[in-house]
Amino acid sequence: MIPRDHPRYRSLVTREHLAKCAKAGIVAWEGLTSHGRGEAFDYLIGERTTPSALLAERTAAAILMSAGNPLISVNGNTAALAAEEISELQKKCGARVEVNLFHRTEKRVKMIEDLLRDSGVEVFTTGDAERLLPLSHDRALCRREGLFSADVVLVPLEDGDRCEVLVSMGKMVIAVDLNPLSRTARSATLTIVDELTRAIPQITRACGEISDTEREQLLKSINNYYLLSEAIREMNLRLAHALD
Ligand code: PTJ
Repeated sequence: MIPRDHPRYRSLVTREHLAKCAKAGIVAWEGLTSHGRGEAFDYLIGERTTPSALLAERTAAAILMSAGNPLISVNGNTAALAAEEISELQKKCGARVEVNLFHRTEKRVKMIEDLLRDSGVEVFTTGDAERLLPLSHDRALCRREGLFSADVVLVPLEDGDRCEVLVSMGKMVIAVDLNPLSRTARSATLTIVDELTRAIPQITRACGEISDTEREQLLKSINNYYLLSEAIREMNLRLAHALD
């Protein structure tokens, strides 16, 4: 039982939830260590949406709203942390949602799809998952009319090489990753250095807010190097004053 007045209440409740989801098989055991790494970087940005993250979130909204065939790729951690937030974003931007797992079993895929549906997500399951991406692990498995043919892909909590492959296939890839140094963060078209449950609602909000003029401006000025440099600068600034 976590006391409500614990100073780290929200963080502890989230950990407890993820541990339950890991026991149930939704989150991979390895996903718990990914979450821990994310938490460490979240400390460095002050557990809040920084100005550069907000700019990235508005740019992500602009990209999604201009896409012909956008898709949100969901893994175990994402489903456990943000199924309802994904549902709200899907309603706003019309993206398909497909489950794509690194630690893939058909049982896990089904459990995650069910969890998403229970949270209001329309899950894309047309056709069989085929080995369509040039990867030697099971993230290669995706649907021809889904991830394979999407022009824009939102990849929360990615694990690296798939991001590079998706970019090399000519897709615009939007990553959500608290670690600005990761391979994913550096190879994506646009990286949002923010915690997933803050990032997704900000993108959804921006989808409903941005005008055509702002959308054009945001699309013209996409600069992942700048966004990552700003995220690192914000972390440095915080570290410099950590004990003040
Ligand atoms: O469900 P599966 O089988 O597809 O497996 C999913 C995991 C997460 C295990 C897999 O994708 C993986 O191993 O990911 P990595 O390589 O650990 O990368 C996850 C990245 O997400 C790390 O750089 C973390 O800093 C970051 N991260 C973790 N939690 C959050 C996060 N970023 C934003 N919000 C979070 N809540």
